[in-house]
Amino acid sequence: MFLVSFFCLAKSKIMGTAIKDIDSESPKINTITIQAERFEYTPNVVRVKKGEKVKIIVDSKDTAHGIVIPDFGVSGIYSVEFTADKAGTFTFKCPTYCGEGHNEMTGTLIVEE
Ligand SMILES: [Cu+2]
Repeated sequence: MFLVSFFCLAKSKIMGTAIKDIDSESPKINTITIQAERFEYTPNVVRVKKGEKVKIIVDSKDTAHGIVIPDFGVSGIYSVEFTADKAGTFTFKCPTYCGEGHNEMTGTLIVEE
């Protein structure tokens, strides 16, 4: 009897831990959508808080654009996901050659303390 109840207790403890782990591994994601068209982003300034998990979705209006944020090591055509683990002002740009103004197609990511 003692053994059975001990086993049940241990099992419920393990299950409790498992549920907690799933919760802590999926914090809220701050999802931001920006529009992209030759040769600008709207908005071209994105503000997030340090420590946040961020997803930036790129809604391309004319041709394929995308977003690359070298300081956070992410690049994508449709979206990027990263943790804003450092405060500061960073540049993001278009990773896909989209015409003459491609090199000027940039935006600013501000991570606030
Ligand atoms: Cu481009």
